[in-house]
Amino acid sequence: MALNCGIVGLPNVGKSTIFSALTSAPAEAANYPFCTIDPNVGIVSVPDSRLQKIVDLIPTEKVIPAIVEFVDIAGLVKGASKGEGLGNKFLANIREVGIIAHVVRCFDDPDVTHVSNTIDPASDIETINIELALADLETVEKRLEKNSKALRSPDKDVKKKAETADLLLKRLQEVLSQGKAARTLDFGNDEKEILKELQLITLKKQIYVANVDEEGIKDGNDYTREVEKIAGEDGVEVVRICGKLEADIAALDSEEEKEMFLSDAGLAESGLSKLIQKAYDTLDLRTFFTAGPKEVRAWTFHKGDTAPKAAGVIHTDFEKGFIKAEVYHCEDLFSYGSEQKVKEAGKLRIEGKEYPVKDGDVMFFKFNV
Ligand SMILES: Nc1nc2c(ncn2[C@@H]2O[C@H](COP(=O)(O)OP(=O)(O)O)[C@@H](O)[C@H]2O)c(=O)[nH]1
Ligand SMILES: [Mg+2]
Repeated sequence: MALNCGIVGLPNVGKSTIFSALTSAPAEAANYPFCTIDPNVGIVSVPDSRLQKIVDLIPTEKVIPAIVEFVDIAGLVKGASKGEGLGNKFLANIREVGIIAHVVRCFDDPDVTHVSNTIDPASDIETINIELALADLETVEKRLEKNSKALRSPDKDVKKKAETADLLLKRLQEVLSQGKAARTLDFGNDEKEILKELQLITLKKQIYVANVDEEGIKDGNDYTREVEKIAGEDGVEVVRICGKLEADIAALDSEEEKEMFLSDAGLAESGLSKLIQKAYDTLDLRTFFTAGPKEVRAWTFHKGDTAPKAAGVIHTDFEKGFIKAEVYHCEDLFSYGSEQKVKEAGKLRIEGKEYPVKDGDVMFFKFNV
């Protein structure tokens, strides 16, 4: 399970610039056979300094970071949901992503046309969010129509399910037609089942990405402050990114060079790191490690996942045939200095099916198939 982040926004706000910058140092695709091969999809490593610290103590042939898939989703313009620009490919692309990075133009440049001729973050954000809501409204209304037949079904179970769906769909119809997101509603458990099938775009979490010039990166500007204000009201996180700076950082070879570059620019971390971090936090994603002489690797899981579920991230067989896991925490490895010493200190544990995996756990799964 890799994090998959879709980049949306109005035309000419800098989506493709940011996408190219973020994905200019792609992860080695051969390690991630499940990833999509598409020019609009880029795979990047999740920056995690613990991985190298593990490798320093457990020498290995291969180091494989966790990854994020970024998708450059084009085609969103005002009126898009009525057929302008918003093609099937757009809908298919955006339905598959786990989180939406909503790029907002926060730079002036007379040479780069803005679709509505003024730089106005509030209006841009609203335009995009309304289009997404209207796209969902169409999905909901199609479903309402289909569902009306089931409402008259002689089969009691079918009828009951249809009645639940009808209520839900009408609630959705009401908020979406006001241009509001489906995620502003609360849902019951039986409703969640129906929601899954609908694959609504406005149920997905968003992060606002304020695309700034190099001057705006450190302290922001009037535009970014406006985005931050709206984000506060919408309960959304904001990341400031300068696409050009990201490209320069990504082009550097070593971590040391990157750190030097960032500190010269007065920044603590790259926009890429910030964006990935916020996406992990927003989606409650965590990292565990597997470590051996052949491979040291970081894996992404959901907070609260039990050991078998986390094992399933590696392979479904690991989940099905799960027996137990040997576990220690990477911080214990760092303080004791070797796996042997971790064992001697009694910090290596055997955990069973109920164990909730923790961020930073180093796991060794026993399973049979
Ligand atoms: N001045 C300036 N221009 C930018 C910035 N980001 C992107 N651009 C330019 O804006 C234009 C549109 O960018 P692009 O990434 O293609 O936008 P998209 O339509 O959202 O994918 C290009 O000419 C970029 O070079 C920025 O931060 N500052
Ligand atoms: Mg583009």
